[in-house]
Amino acid sequence: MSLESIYEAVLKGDAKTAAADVETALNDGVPPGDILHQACIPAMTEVGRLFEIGEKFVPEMLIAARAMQTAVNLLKPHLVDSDVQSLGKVVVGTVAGDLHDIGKNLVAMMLEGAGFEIIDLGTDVSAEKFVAAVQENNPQVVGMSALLTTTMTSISATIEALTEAGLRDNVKVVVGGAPITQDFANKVGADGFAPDAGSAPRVVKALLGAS
Ligand code: B12
Repeated sequence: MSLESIYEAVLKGDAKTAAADVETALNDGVPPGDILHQACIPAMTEVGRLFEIGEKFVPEMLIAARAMQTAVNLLKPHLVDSDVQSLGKVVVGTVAGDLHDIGKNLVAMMLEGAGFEIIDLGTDVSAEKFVAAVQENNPQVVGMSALLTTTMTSISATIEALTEAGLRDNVKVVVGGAPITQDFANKVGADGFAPDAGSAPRVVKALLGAS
């Protein structure tokens, strides 16, 4: 089974074919990381490009996202080693006003694979909910995802809320998402930024002084 056919299936939003082709590729010994990085993620990037130029619309983005999630769910057991020792807790969520969760889910998966315990708050997470989750779970790290330029401000609002609640010094804040840059992370006072799920574990470990 070729990576090309998985790419096409995710691009078209054909979850059934995507699932079947991922299964076949795994059985054929194709590395799960290759399936993710060479087929699934490029397909979503292409969906975004086609949306931008008006050749795809929201419903098509949504079905492509579902096909992507189906593929990722099949890859997850192969990418995450459940036997690793816990390096600490990370609370993750997509910020208020934002419903995009594919990138956040991938980051959570990679962190889990690296040995972190994940508390996933889902999407459209208010500043209050982040604060409550930190109070409740005492994580070492909070990871926030924003995919819209309009919801980037929710990151700064959440960081401010953590500060007001007296929790900012207890946690490291890591941010990411397509419109987020290192520059933005510095401006809003985040501790770290990672451009993709592959580099997220390294960034988080460095912040905690773990290797
Ligand atoms: C799929 C998708 C959707 C799906 C989301 C489904 C889902 N369950 O997530 C649906 C259809 C719901 C959707 C809706 C909308 N979308 Co949309 N969407 C996309 C699309 C095509 C792909 C996003 C994606 O999953 N990428 C793949 C993942 C793997 O990449 P990623 O998210 O960037 O994540 C990686 C990194 O950023 C990083 N990362 C991400 N989060 C975090 C967090 C941490 C802590 C760290 C360290 C790293 C990190 O690691 C990830 C993995 O490598 C993008 C286009 C694009 N190229 O980004 C548009 C895009 C983000 N959407 C866009 C828009 C406009 C919308 C809508 C407003 C459309 C509308 N008119 O209704 C709505 C908004 C809904 C809302 N309130 O959130 C625009 C945003 C424009 C802007 N500048 O703000 C984009 C860029 C499309 C475009 N080119 O115009 N969308």
